[in-house]
Amino acid sequence: MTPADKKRVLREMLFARRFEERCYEAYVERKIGGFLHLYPGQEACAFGVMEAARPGHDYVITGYRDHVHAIKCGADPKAVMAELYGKETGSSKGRGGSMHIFDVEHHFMGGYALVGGPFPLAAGIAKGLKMKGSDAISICFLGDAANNQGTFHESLNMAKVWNLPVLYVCENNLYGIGTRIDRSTAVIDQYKRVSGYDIPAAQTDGQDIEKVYEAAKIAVDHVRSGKGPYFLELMTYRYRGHSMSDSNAYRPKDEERMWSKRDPIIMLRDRLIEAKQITLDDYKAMDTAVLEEIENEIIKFAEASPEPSVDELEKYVLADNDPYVRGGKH
Ligand SMILES: Cc1ncc(C[n+]2csc(CCOP(=O)(O)OP(=O)(O)O)c2C)c(N)n1
Ligand SMILES: [Mg+2]
Repeated sequence: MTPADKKRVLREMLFARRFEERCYEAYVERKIGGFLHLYPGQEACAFGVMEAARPGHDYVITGYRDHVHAIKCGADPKAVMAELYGKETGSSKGRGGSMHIFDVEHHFMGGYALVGGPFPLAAGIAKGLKMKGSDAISICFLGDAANNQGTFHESLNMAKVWNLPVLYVCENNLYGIGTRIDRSTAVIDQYKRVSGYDIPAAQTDGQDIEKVYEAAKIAVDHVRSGKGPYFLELMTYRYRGHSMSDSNAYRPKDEERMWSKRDPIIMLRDRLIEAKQITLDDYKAMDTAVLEEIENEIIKFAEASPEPSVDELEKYVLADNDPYVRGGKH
């Protein structure tokens, strides 16, 4: 990454952080309902990998902690916020909510609530890309606990058998909801688990964007050059509870403190200051501009947008066309 890239990414990560923090506030104000899973702490994972890939060209899929991945693909943050607000202008017309952001135009393929659901979908996307002869790749971001689903093993197996252009990125934040990884998972280092499928794999520090970028570059080049799947594990930490309904009482405070000292944004900021690429005042001005953009453009847009019309509430409900459901034939 060039110094200009690093400055741009610093702003993008800061924007992602402030966007998520503002979602938290809007949820507390009851402007956002339903489930809400936030990303602060993990930013270098999505940004480091996608800087090494081609956002908007490559296909990206993830779980329910999905706002930031969608935005980095090119989704309009206003449409993402409006989706969280349940508004008609949302990326899924307000019908999906936080866990179901989708943006076909920018190749962001969702946003899924089912843990492990995206593994086979990512392989399917990769199969389609291969059949079309596309040079785009499929990138699947998921958490550590998702790897205990059968879909993980089934998908890795077929991805290898079919030599698919798919990059699996494990954001290992050490927890699946309130359960620490060593209480649920026999192998702590997730990259070791894929050796059973003869897929190349690596593990790196998910808090250091430059390390993520370097590791992701190797991974992306491998996949794009037709050598088949790759698995990249990023060691990271989420700052808040699993979702808004999680009081986050189960993690040792010294563990939280330790990870907060390795904040991905602060680490990049301090490096740029040390290299005299920016000053602390530049950073503060950047932060002010980001906060203003979120408030004046994004929140304003979401608040001013209309609710979906009651007449159209069933428009995208597929069961509407099922006579057994509609006609009461059961
Ligand atoms: C099939 C399925 N089983 C269980 C759940 C409940 N659930 C939601 S999130 C979660 C933990 C996932 O943790 P991880 O994959 O590590 O992702 P993280 O939340 O840490 O990013 C579980 C068990 C679910 N949504 N789907
Ligand atoms: Mg996890």
